[in-house]
Amino acid sequence: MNYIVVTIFPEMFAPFWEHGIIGRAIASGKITAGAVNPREFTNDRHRTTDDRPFGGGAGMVMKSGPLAGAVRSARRRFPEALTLLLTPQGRPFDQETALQLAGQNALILVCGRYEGVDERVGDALIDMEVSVGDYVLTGGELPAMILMDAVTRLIPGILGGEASAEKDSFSDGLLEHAQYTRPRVFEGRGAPEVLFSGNHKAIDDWRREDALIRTLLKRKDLLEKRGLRPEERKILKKWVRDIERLLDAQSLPGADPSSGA
Ligand code: 9D3
Repeated sequence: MNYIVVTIFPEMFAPFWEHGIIGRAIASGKITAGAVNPREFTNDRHRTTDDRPFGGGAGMVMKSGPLAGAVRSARRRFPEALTLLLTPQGRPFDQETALQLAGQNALILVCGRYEGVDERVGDALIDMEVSVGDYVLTGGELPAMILMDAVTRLIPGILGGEASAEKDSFSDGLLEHAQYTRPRVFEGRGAPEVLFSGNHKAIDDWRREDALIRTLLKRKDLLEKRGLRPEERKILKKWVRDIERLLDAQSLPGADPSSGA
C-alpha cells in the first residue's frame, strides 16, 4: 500500500507514521507514506491556500488551484491510486470500507480545512468521499490518520500471526470478550475462575458467551444488523435463565426498606 496525504499540515503526520504498527510497516517497506502540501502549488507572495466563498458568508474555502495542483502531483506518482476526500459529508467509514480500501495499491487522501473544498475540485479529482462519524472536527487530517490506521492493519503480513485481522470482533460483527492479565486480583477485583482452569474448551465457551452478552448490552444495534446463529440464541437464552434462577433462589434476599438500599 502507498499512501499520499494532501494536506496543508504535513507535520501532523510524522509522529503517526513513526510509531507502532504503522511505523514498523513503513520501516519494513510494506507500506509507503508521504504528504503533498497545496502551499507548494501557490504562486502568490503569501502562498494562500484559502479564499472567501462566492456568495459571501462566514469562513473560508480551500482554494481550487493549489489543491488541484497537489492532488495532480500525487496522481502522477501513483496513477492507479484511488483519490479520497475526507469530509463530514462523506460515506460513513466502517470496517467493510476499510477492508475494501486495503485491497488498493495506492490511496490519495485529501484533507479539507476551513469550511471545505471548492466543489469543482471534488467533481474533477475525487473518487470517493469519506466521513469518520457524525461530529464536527476542524479538518480532515485526523480522519485521514484514522483511515490509514484501520486500513493498514488489514493488509496481509502487517499484523503478527496471533493478532490476525480475521479474529477481529468487528469482522465477526460482535464486540470482543473481556480481557484480563496479571495480577490475579487487582484492587480487590478478581478475574473469572474459568480463565485459570486450563480447560480451553470452557475458556472458548466463556469468551463466546461474554462477547454475545457484551454486544447485546452495549451495542444492540450490531446484533440486530448481524442476527444470531441458533447456537448463539441458545447461549443468550441460557444466560437469561441463569439470571432468573439466581433471582428466584434465596441467595439474593429482599433488601430491608429502612436501610435505604
Ligand atoms: C462548522 C463548519 N461546518 C458547517 C456547518 C462544516 C464543516 C466543514 C469542515 C464541518 C467540519 C469541517 C472539518 N471536518 C472535516 O474535514 C472532516 C470530518 C468531520 O468533521 N467529521 C467527521 N469526519 C470528517 S472527515 C473530514
